[in-house]
Amino acid sequence: YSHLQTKRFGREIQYQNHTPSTQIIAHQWAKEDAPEGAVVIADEQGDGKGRLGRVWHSPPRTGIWMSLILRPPIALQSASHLTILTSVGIKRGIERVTGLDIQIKWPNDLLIVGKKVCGVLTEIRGEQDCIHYAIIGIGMNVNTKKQDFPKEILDIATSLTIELGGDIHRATLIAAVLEELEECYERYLQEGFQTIQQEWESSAYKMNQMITVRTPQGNHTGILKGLYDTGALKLQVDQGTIAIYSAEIDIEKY
Ligand code: BT5
Repeated sequence: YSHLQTKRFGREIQYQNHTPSTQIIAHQWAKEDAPEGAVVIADEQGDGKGRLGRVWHSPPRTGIWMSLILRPPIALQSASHLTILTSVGIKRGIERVTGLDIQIKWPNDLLIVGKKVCGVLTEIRGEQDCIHYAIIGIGMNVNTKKQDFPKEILDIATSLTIELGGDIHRATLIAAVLEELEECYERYLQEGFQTIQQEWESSAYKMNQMITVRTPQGNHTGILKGLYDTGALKLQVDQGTIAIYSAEIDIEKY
């Protein structure tokens, strides 16, 4: 990573050939002395984690399975900003390296023509109103071939190589993503959420279209209008606009 142009992100890297989950390693490291920006990367995960106990399939050496440690000086209730700025940074990194067009699907998916190429898992540890640390898990299908995906996700998943027809140098992509993430993170801390929010909205999947979001409280159907400044999703329904928070969301296709 000698060409990495960051100040802190990825300056310390723990690399694993095989691990159950980079999230677990990152949590341990964050509890010890990991500096902000430290990254855990694995070639293979035996027990990759999605949200709400779901599985993240991580076939060996085909993707970027990494966890970034942050120590953001923000309130706990702003934690969803982290997922949003991460999505924007990843989108920029992928687009810079590949030229592909990426859409962002709330709360944590990056899509290429409607199929998931990357998922983000934000895990926070904090108390009272302050965040001790955040682990940002990033799972990106890079050189994954169709036959590497398990049957049940074939219709919903894609990879950069499937879309481009050629393999991609993963270290180059990791460097680009870390650079863009650092830029988004610093801009957010210095200037607030607004420009991140605008960038997110200009790439949102199904912006200004009718969507259905499933939550444990029931389904909400409405027109996707973007984000509130809390990071909640803004849906236009008959009564006006409503806010939907990712903590209560059980994402399904929309
Ligand atoms: C996510 O969860 O999308 C978060 C994924 C985060 C993975 C990274 S890899 C590095 C770090 N270490 C970990 O252990 N995890 C993080 P969620 O929104 O819950 O989506 C999970 C769903 O996506 C599954 O139920 C499948 O339907 C689908 N899925 C699983 N593996 C996939 C893959 N490789 N590509 C596309 N879709 C997948």
